[in-house]
Amino acid sequence: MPFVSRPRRRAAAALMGAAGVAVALGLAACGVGDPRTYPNTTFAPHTEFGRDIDDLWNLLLYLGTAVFIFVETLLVITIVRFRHRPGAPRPKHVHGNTTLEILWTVIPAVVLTIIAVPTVRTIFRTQARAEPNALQVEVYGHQWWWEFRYPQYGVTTASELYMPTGRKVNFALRTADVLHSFWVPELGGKRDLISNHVNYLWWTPADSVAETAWNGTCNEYCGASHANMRFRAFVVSPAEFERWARHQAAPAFFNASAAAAPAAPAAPPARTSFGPAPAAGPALVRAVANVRGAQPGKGTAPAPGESPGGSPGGPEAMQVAAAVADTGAVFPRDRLPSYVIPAVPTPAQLKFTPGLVGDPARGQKIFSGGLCIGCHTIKGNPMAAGVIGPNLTHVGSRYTIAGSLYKNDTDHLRLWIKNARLMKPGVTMPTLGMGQVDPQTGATVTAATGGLTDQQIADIVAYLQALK
Ligand code: HEC
Ligand SMILES: [Cu+2]
Repeated sequence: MPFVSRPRRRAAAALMGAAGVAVALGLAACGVGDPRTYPNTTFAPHTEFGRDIDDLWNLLLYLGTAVFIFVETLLVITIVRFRHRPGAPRPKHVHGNTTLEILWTVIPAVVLTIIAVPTVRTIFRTQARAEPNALQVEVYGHQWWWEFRYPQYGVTTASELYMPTGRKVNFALRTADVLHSFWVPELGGKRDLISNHVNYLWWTPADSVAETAWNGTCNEYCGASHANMRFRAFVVSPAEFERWARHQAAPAFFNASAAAAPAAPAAPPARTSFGPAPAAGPALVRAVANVRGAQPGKGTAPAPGESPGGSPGGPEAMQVAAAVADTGAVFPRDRLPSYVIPAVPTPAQLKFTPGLVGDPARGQKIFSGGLCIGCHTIKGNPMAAGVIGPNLTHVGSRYTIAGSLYKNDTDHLRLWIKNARLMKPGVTMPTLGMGQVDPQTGATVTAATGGLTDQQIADIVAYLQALK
């Protein structure tokens, strides 16, 4: 029978096939270092933290491959040599083989030691707290956005993390609500944000990655918009970082003359300790009262010549930050890799009146007398000191909003304020557009609940965009 007469050749063919697949996989994996092809890979680490883990992974991979080949070869040989043949006698029973038993105890013990020693060393090294002179970044996870504070610089920002090359960054990870997990695949992580507990994580962006941006994500399921809880990590030169931090620490105003105020680093924010976010209730009641008392500029036509930032948003990426990008205070716009530019479509049913031009002065009044200040802080606007939502001080200098889910441009800002809950399921920010249905409550927004007309929203957006 040809089947039994050629087992060796068949076994050899099977082995060759397996080897071929392994080589193909290996070759396919060669592209992992190219961020354009695999921007979220963990196999091209750019920090010592990432490299430590990568080295460990490689060691395990090589050892595992050697063990696999050894074991599988023995297995195949055994199957072929000792297979059942017609008329063959029963195999004889064997009991005990001291040499073999010692061997198969000692070899795994040696292999496990080779794995354990560097593993434990890496765990201790990467768990240790960074030295105090490292750049300190306090990371707060919120459902569903990231807050970053730089206590040494007095900066509080959201969704966009800036780091200088060559300086160790020490992250203190906390959560405002449920568990989250902090991860920038190209740099390091993941480490969990745990309630009532501070976790630490540090890394040093390598000099070779100057002026690069990466994607960051939440990796611990945290509710409805977990998948929409993203951020951007910008690595810049130390000089650029200092410029960015000085700029972010300064208060922001909407008009050019006021914006000439000193740009020196301001004192650290008053709220240095972080408690649970205050309940939305009382702040909102107060804000609603304010909005009733002072609802200015309803739908009035824009004053001539006043349209900063209020032009309809074009399709180009990240237009909002153009002005500030040109000052060198944020990551250069033309160097943004395409993979950090959000491409999430907006809900089809959410529309905005075309052709409206926003007035930032009017927008500031509406913002300062409306619900917004119950949840948002703007350093430079004493009315706005809420801490439930992202700090909007320099929102005009950010490339993305809403946990980096959307581009920060006129269109997206307008739709966001009109119906944030339709733009991103589950968010705390209420649906605010007049006549809009709040997808969480099913209620229709009216003037009595602080509803905003499209013109008012356009005004607010013009104001926010002026906050570079
Ligand atoms: C009940 C609290 C609350 C109120 C009131 C509120 N917001 Fe928000 N806002 C939030 C939260 C929370 C987020 C973040 C949501 C997310 O991304 O998951 C947010 C996000 C935003 C963002 C995106 C900022 C960024 O960097 O991601 C803007 C802009 C914004 N709000 C503007 C406004 C304006 C304007 C008003 C008033 C008309 C307002 N908000 C009222 C809670 C609130
Ligand atoms: Cu999360």
